[in-house]
Amino acid sequence: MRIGIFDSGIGGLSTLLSCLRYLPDAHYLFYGDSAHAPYGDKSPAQVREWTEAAYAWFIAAGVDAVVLACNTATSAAVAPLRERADVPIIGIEPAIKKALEDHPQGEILLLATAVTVSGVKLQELLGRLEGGPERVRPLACSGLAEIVETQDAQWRERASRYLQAQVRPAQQQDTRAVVLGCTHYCWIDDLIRDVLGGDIAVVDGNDGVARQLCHRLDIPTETGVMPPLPGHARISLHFTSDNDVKSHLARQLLAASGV
Ligand code: DGN
Repeated sequence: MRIGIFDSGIGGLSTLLSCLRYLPDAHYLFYGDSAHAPYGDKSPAQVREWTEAAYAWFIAAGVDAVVLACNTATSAAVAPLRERADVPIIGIEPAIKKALEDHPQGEILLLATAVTVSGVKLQELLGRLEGGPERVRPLACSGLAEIVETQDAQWRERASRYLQAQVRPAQQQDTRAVVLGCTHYCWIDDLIRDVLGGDIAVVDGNDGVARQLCHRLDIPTETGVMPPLPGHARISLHFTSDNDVKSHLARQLLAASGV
Protein backbone atom coordinates (compact mmCIF):
# COMPACT_ATOMS: atom_id res chain seq x y z
CA MET A 1 0.00 0.00 0.00
CA ARG A 2 1.26 3.48 -0.92
CA ILE A 3 0.44 6.52 1.15
CA GLY A 4 1.20 10.06 -0.02
CA ILE A 5 2.09 12.57 2.69
CA PHE A 6 2.19 16.25 1.77
CA ASP A 7 3.48 19.40 3.44
CA SER A 8 5.36 22.54 2.47
CA GLY A 9 8.31 21.09 4.39
CA ILE A 10 9.41 18.99 7.34
CA GLY A 11 6.33 19.61 9.51
CA GLY A 12 4.51 16.81 7.73
CA LEU A 13 7.16 14.32 8.85
CA SER A 14 5.59 14.47 12.31
CA THR A 15 2.29 13.33 10.77
CA LEU A 16 4.13 10.60 8.87
CA LEU A 17 5.48 9.28 12.18
CA SER A 18 1.94 8.96 13.55
CA CYS A 19 0.74 7.16 10.40
CA LEU A 20 3.69 4.76 10.68
CA ARG A 21 2.50 3.64 14.11
CA TYR A 22 -0.74 2.31 12.67
CA LEU A 23 0.45 1.33 9.19
CA PRO A 24 4.08 0.23 9.69
CA ASP A 25 4.31 -1.75 6.45
CA ALA A 26 2.97 0.86 4.05
CA HIS A 27 5.26 2.56 1.56
CA TYR A 28 5.22 6.29 2.32
CA LEU A 29 5.83 8.86 -0.40
CA PHE A 30 6.63 12.18 1.24
CA TYR A 31 6.29 15.33 -0.89
CA GLY A 32 7.70 18.54 0.59
CA ASP A 33 7.02 21.65 -1.46
CA SER A 34 10.23 23.43 -0.49
CA ALA A 35 10.18 25.44 -3.74
CA HIS A 36 7.12 27.36 -2.53
CA ALA A 37 7.54 27.19 1.25
CA PRO A 38 6.59 28.74 3.53
CA TYR A 39 2.86 28.53 2.81
CA GLY A 40 1.72 30.41 5.89
CA ASP A 41 1.66 33.93 4.49
CA LYS A 42 0.82 33.10 0.86
CA SER A 43 -2.61 33.52 -0.70
CA PRO A 44 -5.06 30.62 -0.30
CA ALA A 45 -5.38 30.48 -4.12
CA GLN A 46 -1.63 29.90 -4.48
CA VAL A 47 -1.60 27.27 -1.75
CA ARG A 48 -4.51 25.54 -3.50
CA GLU A 49 -2.61 25.49 -6.80
CA TRP A 50 0.51 23.96 -5.21
CA THR A 51 -1.53 21.42 -3.27
CA GLU A 52 -3.24 20.35 -6.49
CA ALA A 53 0.19 19.92 -8.13
CA ALA A 54 1.27 17.68 -5.25
CA TYR A 55 -1.95 15.69 -5.55
CA ALA A 56 -1.34 15.13 -9.28
CA TRP A 57 2.20 13.94 -8.46
CA PHE A 58 0.84 11.45 -5.91
CA ILE A 59 -1.77 10.10 -8.34
CA ALA A 60 0.92 9.61 -11.01
CA ALA A 61 2.93 7.70 -8.38
CA GLY A 62 -0.03 5.37 -7.75
CA VAL A 63 -0.87 6.16 -4.13
CA ASP A 64 -3.89 4.65 -2.36
CA ALA A 65 -4.52 7.71 -0.18
CA VAL A 66 -3.21 11.24 0.29
CA VAL A 67 -2.63 12.88 3.65
CA LEU A 68 -2.49 16.68 3.65
CA ALA A 69 -0.08 16.90 6.58
CA CYS A 70 -0.33 20.67 6.46
CA ASN A 71 -3.06 22.66 8.20
CA THR A 72 -2.51 25.55 5.78
CA ALA A 73 -3.02 23.35 2.69
CA THR A 74 -6.03 21.66 4.31
CA SER A 75 -7.56 25.05 5.06
CA ALA A 76 -7.04 26.32 1.51
CA ALA A 77 -7.46 23.22 -0.62
CA VAL A 78 -9.06 20.14 0.90
CA ALA A 79 -12.64 20.93 -0.11
CA PRO A 80 -12.05 21.59 -3.84
CA LEU A 81 -9.57 18.72 -4.02
CA ARG A 82 -12.05 16.24 -2.55
CA GLU A 83 -14.66 17.17 -5.14
CA ARG A 84 -12.68 15.42 -7.86
CA ALA A 85 -10.45 13.06 -5.90
CA ASP A 86 -9.77 9.51 -7.08
CA VAL A 87 -8.38 8.35 -3.72
CA PRO A 88 -9.23 9.23 -0.11
CA ILE A 89 -7.82 12.60 0.97
CA ILE A 90 -7.25 13.08 4.68
CA GLY A 91 -6.65 16.63 5.85
CA ILE A 92 -5.25 17.80 9.15
CA GLU A 93 -7.13 20.36 11.22
CA PRO A 94 -6.27 21.98 14.53
CA ALA A 95 -7.34 19.54 17.30
CA ILE A 96 -9.50 22.16 19.02
CA LYS A 97 -12.35 19.74 19.74
CA LYS A 98 -10.06 17.45 21.72
CA ALA A 99 -8.55 20.39 23.62
CA LEU A 100 -12.00 21.74 24.57
CA GLU A 101 -13.18 18.29 25.66
CA ASP A 102 -10.07 17.55 27.69
CA HIS A 103 -10.13 21.01 29.29
CA PRO A 104 -13.71 22.06 30.06
CA GLN A 105 -12.54 25.24 31.81
CA GLY A 106 -10.13 28.00 30.86
CA GLU A 107 -8.66 29.22 27.63
CA ILE A 108 -7.25 27.26 24.69
CA LEU A 109 -4.48 28.94 22.73
CA LEU A 110 -4.38 27.97 19.05
CA LEU A 111 -1.07 28.46 17.25
CA ALA A 112 -1.20 28.31 13.46
CA THR A 113 -0.17 30.10 10.28
CA ALA A 114 -1.90 33.29 9.11
CA VAL A 115 -3.70 31.42 6.31
CA THR A 116 -5.12 28.88 8.77
CA VAL A 117 -6.09 31.51 11.36
CA SER A 118 -7.88 33.72 8.84
CA GLY A 119 -9.41 30.85 6.83
CA VAL A 120 -13.11 30.10 6.50
CA LYS A 121 -12.38 26.50 7.49
CA LEU A 122 -11.36 27.51 11.01
CA GLN A 123 -14.51 29.62 11.39
CA GLU A 124 -16.60 26.63 10.26
CA LEU A 125 -14.78 24.33 12.68
CA LEU A 126 -15.31 26.74 15.58
CA GLY A 127 -18.97 27.12 14.61
CA ARG A 128 -19.50 23.35 14.74
CA LEU A 129 -17.97 22.92 18.18
CA GLU A 130 -19.81 22.76 21.41
CA GLY A 131 -18.17 23.53 24.72
CA GLY A 132 -17.26 27.13 24.15
CA PRO A 133 -15.41 28.02 20.96
CA GLU A 134 -15.25 31.50 22.53
CA ARG A 135 -12.65 29.94 24.83
CA VAL A 136 -10.33 29.51 21.83
CA ARG A 137 -7.79 32.25 21.19
CA PRO A 138 -6.19 31.88 17.72
CA LEU A 139 -2.69 33.30 17.28
CA ALA A 140 -1.04 33.57 13.86
CA CYS A 141 2.64 32.74 14.29
CA SER A 142 4.16 34.28 11.17
CA GLY A 143 7.73 33.13 10.67
CA LEU A 144 7.76 30.32 13.23
CA ALA A 145 7.49 27.43 10.74
CA GLU A 146 10.38 28.97 8.80
CA ILE A 147 12.60 28.87 11.90
CA VAL A 148 11.78 25.17 12.41
CA GLU A 149 12.40 24.48 8.75
CA THR A 150 16.00 25.75 8.77
CA GLN A 151 17.28 23.04 11.17
CA ASP A 152 20.57 24.92 11.37
CA ALA A 153 22.80 25.08 14.45
CA GLN A 154 20.77 27.85 16.17
CA TRP A 155 17.23 27.02 15.12
CA ARG A 156 16.07 25.89 18.55
CA GLU A 157 17.43 29.03 20.24
CA ARG A 158 15.67 31.19 17.67
CA ALA A 159 12.42 29.25 18.12
CA SER A 160 12.69 29.67 21.88
CA ARG A 161 13.23 33.43 21.54
CA TYR A 162 10.26 33.63 19.16
CA LEU A 163 8.02 31.83 21.64
CA GLN A 164 9.14 34.11 24.46
CA ALA A 165 8.50 37.26 22.44
CA GLN A 166 5.38 36.34 20.44
CA VAL A 167 3.54 33.53 22.19
CA ARG A 168 4.26 33.98 25.90
CA PRO A 169 2.52 37.43 25.97
CA ALA A 170 -0.66 35.85 24.53
CA GLN A 171 -0.86 33.34 27.36
CA GLN A 172 -3.56 34.16 29.93
CA GLN A 173 -3.67 33.13 33.56
CA ASP A 174 -6.34 30.55 32.75
CA THR A 175 -4.74 29.14 29.58
CA ARG A 176 -5.02 25.36 29.93
CA ALA A 177 -3.90 24.01 26.58
CA VAL A 178 -2.06 24.94 23.41
CA VAL A 179 -3.28 23.48 20.13
CA LEU A 180 -0.56 23.02 17.52
CA GLY A 181 -2.37 24.13 14.37
CA CYS A 182 0.71 23.81 12.15
CA THR A 183 2.58 20.53 11.78
CA HIS A 184 5.94 22.30 11.99
CA TYR A 185 5.20 23.20 15.61
CA CYS A 186 5.12 19.50 16.53
CA TRP A 187 8.92 19.63 16.39
CA ILE A 188 8.98 22.26 19.16
CA ASP A 189 6.36 20.90 21.55
CA ASP A 190 9.05 20.64 24.26
CA LEU A 191 10.09 24.29 23.77
CA ILE A 192 6.46 25.38 23.95
CA ARG A 193 6.10 23.56 27.29
CA ASP A 194 9.34 25.12 28.53
CA VAL A 195 8.24 28.65 27.63
CA LEU A 196 4.58 28.43 28.67
CA GLY A 197 5.06 26.26 31.73
CA GLY A 198 4.79 22.54 32.37
CA ASP A 199 1.12 22.64 33.40
CA ILE A 200 -0.01 23.59 29.91
CA ALA A 201 -1.22 20.67 27.78
CA VAL A 202 0.07 20.60 24.21
CA VAL A 203 -2.34 19.03 21.73
CA ASP A 204 -1.75 18.14 18.07
CA GLY A 205 -3.89 16.47 15.42
CA ASN A 206 -1.46 13.83 14.14
CA ASP A 207 -2.90 10.79 15.92
CA GLY A 208 -6.40 11.74 14.77
CA VAL A 209 -5.21 11.99 11.18
CA ALA A 210 -3.51 8.59 11.35
CA ARG A 211 -6.70 7.01 12.71
CA GLN A 212 -8.78 8.74 10.07
CA LEU A 213 -6.42 7.39 7.40
CA CYS A 214 -6.95 3.83 8.68
CA HIS A 215 -10.68 4.40 8.83
CA ARG A 216 -10.80 5.59 5.20
CA LEU A 217 -8.78 2.55 4.13
CA ASP A 218 -11.00 0.18 6.15
CA ILE A 219 -8.10 -0.85 8.38
CA PRO A 220 -9.02 -1.36 12.06
CA THR A 221 -7.04 0.50 14.72
CA GLU A 222 -6.53 -0.50 18.31
CA THR A 223 -8.38 1.82 20.63
CA GLY A 224 -6.50 3.43 23.47
CA VAL A 225 -2.74 3.60 23.54
CA MET A 226 -0.82 4.67 20.47
CA PRO A 227 1.29 1.78 19.14
CA PRO A 228 5.11 2.13 19.19
CA LEU A 229 7.08 3.21 16.11
CA PRO A 230 8.35 0.33 13.98
CA GLY A 231 12.12 -0.08 13.64
CA HIS A 232 11.78 -0.44 9.87
CA ALA A 233 9.99 1.93 7.52
CA ARG A 234 9.73 2.40 3.78
CA ILE A 235 9.83 6.12 3.11
CA SER A 236 10.62 7.82 -0.21
CA LEU A 237 11.30 11.54 0.00
CA HIS A 238 10.70 14.14 -2.68
CA PHE A 239 11.32 17.85 -2.16
CA THR A 240 10.52 20.31 -4.94
CA SER A 241 13.80 22.22 -4.44
CA ASP A 242 17.17 21.36 -2.83
CA ASN A 243 16.07 17.76 -2.77
CA ASP A 244 19.41 16.31 -1.62
CA VAL A 245 19.93 18.75 1.27
CA LYS A 246 16.28 18.60 2.37
CA SER A 247 16.12 14.82 2.13
CA HIS A 248 19.28 14.53 4.21
CA LEU A 249 17.78 16.78 6.93
CA ALA A 250 14.54 14.82 6.81
CA ARG A 251 16.37 11.49 7.21
CA GLN A 252 18.24 12.91 10.21
CA LEU A 253 14.99 14.01 11.84
CA LEU A 254 13.37 10.64 11.21
CA ALA A 255 16.43 8.82 12.55
CA ALA A 256 16.38 10.98 15.69
CA SER A 257 12.77 9.86 16.15
CA GLY A 258 13.79 6.21 15.89
CA VAL A 259 12.87 5.52 12.24
N1 DGN B 1 3.26 22.80 8.17
C1 DGN B 1 2.28 23.64 7.58
C2 DGN B 1 0.99 23.71 8.39
O1 DGN B 1 0.67 22.76 9.11
O2 DGN B 1 0.26 24.70 8.28
C3 DGN B 1 2.68 24.98 7.03
C4 DGN B 1 3.99 25.57 7.35
C5 DGN B 1 4.34 26.71 6.44
O3 DGN B 1 4.59 26.48 5.25
N2 DGN B 1 4.35 27.90 6.93
